Amino acid sequence: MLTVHHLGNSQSERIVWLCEELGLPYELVRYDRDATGVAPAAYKALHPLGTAPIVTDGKLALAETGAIVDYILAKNGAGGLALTPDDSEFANYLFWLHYANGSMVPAIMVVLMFSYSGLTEPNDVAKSMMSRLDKAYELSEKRLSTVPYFGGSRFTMADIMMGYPLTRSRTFLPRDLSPYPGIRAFLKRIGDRQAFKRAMAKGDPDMPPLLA
Ligand SMILES: N[C@@H](CCC(=O)N[C@@H](CS)C(=O)NCC(=O)O)C(=O)O
Repeated sequence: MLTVHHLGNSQSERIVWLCEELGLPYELVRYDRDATGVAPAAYKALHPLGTAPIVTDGKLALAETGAIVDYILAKNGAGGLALTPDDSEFANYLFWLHYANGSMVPAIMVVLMFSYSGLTEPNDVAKSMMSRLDKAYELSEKRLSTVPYFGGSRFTMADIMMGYPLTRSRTFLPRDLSPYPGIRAFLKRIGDRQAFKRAMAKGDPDMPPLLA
């Protein structure tokens, strides 16, 4: 059986959410961050990469969000969460599916590191990443002001991927969502999903996701 190793308050919540959306049988093992805020030694021992998410399946230990998502969808069927090439929104679906961890989360990480650095004046790299992050919110808002989901008219894996940077990551890097009504409506939509509610309650029962 698949085991999802969830590090509290981290992007591994997406894998819990995915399993709940697909109705998969899975075991959830939860780990708290250590006193310094990173994954504890027991988590790091699971896989050479040592970052969340990690899943195990028999003798397999797999890390890296995109690989885990592809693995689960390929092994279990996508259950309607993946668009196919014949869908008019296929390219948009792929864009948002990969944009989340390809561009938005890395920009969040760099801006977060700058905020921890104690420097008051951002250097050019920090400035560039801040503007990338502004653009991520602007692009998301533009998309969600025309369609209810990142993949268009229906909920897909792209929404699970974009969910983390728009919700949980804001516990680390707060963002005022008042200029983004489309994003706020999207967060309400995903927050109403039973699978999302179950995943968040199991993954981080003491830390509800930021949906507003
Ligand atoms: N690209 C990796 C990034 C993984 C990552 O940085 N995870 C964070 C949690 S959001 C983590 O493990 N932090 C704790 C640590 O580095 O010890 C993925 O998507 O799996």
